[in-house]
Amino acid sequence: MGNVKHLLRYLSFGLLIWNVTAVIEDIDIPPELLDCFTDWDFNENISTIAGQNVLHTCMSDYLWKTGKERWSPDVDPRILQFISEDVREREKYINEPTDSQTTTASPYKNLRIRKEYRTLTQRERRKYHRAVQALKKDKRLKPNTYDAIANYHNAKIQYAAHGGPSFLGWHRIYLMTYEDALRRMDPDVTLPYWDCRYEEAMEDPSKSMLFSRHFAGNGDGEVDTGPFKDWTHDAFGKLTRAVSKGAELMGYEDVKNILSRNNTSEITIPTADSTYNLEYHHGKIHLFVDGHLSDLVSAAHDPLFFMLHAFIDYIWWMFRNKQEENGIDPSQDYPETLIERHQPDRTMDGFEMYQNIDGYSLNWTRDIYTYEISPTECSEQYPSCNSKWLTCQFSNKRCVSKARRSNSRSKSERLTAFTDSALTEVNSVEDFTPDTCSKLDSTIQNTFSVDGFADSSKWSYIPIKIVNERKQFELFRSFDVVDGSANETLDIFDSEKYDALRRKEDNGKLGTYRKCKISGSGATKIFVNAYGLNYFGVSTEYTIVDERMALSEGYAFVPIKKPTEKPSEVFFAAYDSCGRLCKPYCRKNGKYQQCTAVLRVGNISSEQFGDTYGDAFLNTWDFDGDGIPEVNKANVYLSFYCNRKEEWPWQPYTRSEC
Ligand SMILES: [Cu+2]
Repeated sequence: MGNVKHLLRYLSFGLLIWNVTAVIEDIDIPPELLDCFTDWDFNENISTIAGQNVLHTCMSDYLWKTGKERWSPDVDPRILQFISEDVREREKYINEPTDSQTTTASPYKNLRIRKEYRTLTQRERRKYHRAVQALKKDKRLKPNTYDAIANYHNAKIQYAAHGGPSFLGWHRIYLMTYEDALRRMDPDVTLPYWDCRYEEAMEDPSKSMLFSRHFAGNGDGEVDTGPFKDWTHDAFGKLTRAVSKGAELMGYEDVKNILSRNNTSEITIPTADSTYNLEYHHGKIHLFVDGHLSDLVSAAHDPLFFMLHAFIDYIWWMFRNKQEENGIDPSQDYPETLIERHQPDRTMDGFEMYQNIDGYSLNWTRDIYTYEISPTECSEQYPSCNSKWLTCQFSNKRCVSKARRSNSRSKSERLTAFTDSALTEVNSVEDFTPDTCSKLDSTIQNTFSVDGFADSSKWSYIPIKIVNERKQFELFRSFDVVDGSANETLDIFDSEKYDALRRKEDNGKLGTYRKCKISGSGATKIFVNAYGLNYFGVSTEYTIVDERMALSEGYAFVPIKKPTEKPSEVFFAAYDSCGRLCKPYCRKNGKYQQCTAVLRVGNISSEQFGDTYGDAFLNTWDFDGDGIPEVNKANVYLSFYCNRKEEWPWQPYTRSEC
C-alpha cells in the first residue's frame, strides 16, 4: 500500500514537471491596485511608515471598488422600506423650526447623546447590549434585522462608501440607520462610540478590558464571551477576531493631528497626507481587531464595527465644531475631487433620497444626535477619568483603559470565574498586570469564509518560505566576554561585528508601528496574508523565525480557495510583527526571482499546494529514505525576503510618474 502511494507521488511529480508553469504562475498586479501602491510610493517614505498600514489601506480600497466581481452577502430588499420609514421619521425632527444657532432652542433637549462605551452606566451598557442582541433576534428583516443592516455594508451596492470624501457622510447616514434600528428595540438606547485612544495608550492594547465579557467579548479567535458570544452569520460563520497580531491603533497623537487641520480636504482621501487622513487611520482600527472586522465586506458582522465608526464620526464632529468656530461652514466644505463616485451631487449609494453632500448636512448633529466628550485628561488630583474601567496614566496625564485581570490567554481567563459581583474589584491597583508583549502566546483562527460559506474543506494550502534578515541595532543580550566580563556593546549574533557578513546585508531601515518591540528571546512572527482576487476570502498564517540571527528561515502554509472549477487568483503579502513588509520571490527555472506575489493557482493536481494542511506539508517536506526529512524546494513556489532594503515590495512594478 505504502509503495503504491509512493508510486503515485512520483507519477504526479512527473506530471508536475510536465506542466510546471501551468499550475502556479505569477500574474500582473491589478492596475487599480498598483495605482494605489504607486500613489503611496510617491507620497510616503518607506523608512518612516509601517508598510502593513499602507498595504491594508490599498487592499481594502481595491477589494471594495472591485467588490462587484466577487461574492457578497444577499441583502433583504425590504431594507429599502425600512430605511425610507426611518428617513421619514427623522425628517419630522429636522423640519421642526429651530432657533438656528442658539443652544437654548427646544429641539436640543431631544437630541440623542452618544457616549463613550466605557462611560455608560452599568444600566445603560446593559440596555445597549440587550438592544443589540434583540436586533440579532428580530425577524422583521431577513435573516434578522442586525444581519440585514450589516449586509447592507456591501461592496456591490455601496460603491462610494469608501476611498474618498463621501466616506464620512455615507457612514454618518449608515450609523443613524443602525441607531434607529436599535431604538426600535429600546427607545432609550443610543449608539456608544469606542474611543480606541484608551487602548492605544496601553502597553499592550490587546489586554484591554474592552475585550472582556463586560464589553465586546474576547478578541482572540471565535468570540465566546460577552454580549455577542456565539454570534453567527449564514455566510461568515462564527464571529471571529485576532487582536494579538500587534497592529497599531489610532492614538492621542493621531486625533490631535487630525484636529489641527482646517479643511475637510486635508483629512480625506485622496488629498490628505497620511498623518491627517481619517479614513487611513480608521483602517488601522479595522486591522487591529482583525478577523471579520479586517475585511470591509464582513466587517459590520462584528458590532464593534458600529462603535468604531461612531468614534470616527465623533472625531469628524469635533473637527466640524472647530471649523464652525473658525468661520467655516462644514456643510459646504465638501472637498473637490476627481473621483467620480465621490462627487458631491451624486446620489448616495443605498440611500437614494440623499446626495453624497447631504452626509455633510448640519442637520444630523444639530437635530438628531450629538456626542458627549470622552474623558481624556487626568492628573493626580483628578485621576478618575469618569469611569471605573479607565485609569490615569500619570506619566502622560492621559486616560487609558484598564487591563483585564488575567495575563494569560483570555481562553483560560474565560474558564476562571469573573462574575458581575466581582465588578467592584477591578477598581484596585492589583488589576493591572505587567504586559509581556511578546505576542507569541496566541495563534490565529482563520474564518475560512469563502464565497458565502465558512468551511475549511473549500480551502487548499500553499507552502511559503520566509527568509528573515536581522534588523540593525537590536540587542539580545548575549555578549562576547573580554577579560572576564561581558562586552555589552554588540551581541555575538550582530552582523556588525563581522565585516564579511555585514557587507551581505541591506543597509536600510523600514518604518514600523509606533510601538514596535522585540521579544528578547529572538523568536518573532512573520505573517502572510492571502487576499482572494477572484473569490471572496482572506486568510492569514505566520511562521516563527529567529530574529537574533543574520538570517533565519521558516515556512508557512497559507489557506487559499481550493481551485476546483477555476484557478484561484490570490495576492500574497508578508510582514513582520512591527508592520514591515517583506519582498516576494517566485521560483522559476530553479531559482527565486522577484515577482508580484499575485499568483494564479491552477485547478490541476500539483505538489506545489495541498488539498489540506497535511497534504501541503507532505509535499513540502521529503520523507523519502532513512535520512532526515528535507524541504523539497521545487514545491515551494513563493518565498518572501524580509530584509532591510528600503524598497516597497511592489516597487519593481510601479510605473514611473511622468
Ligand atoms: Cu465602511
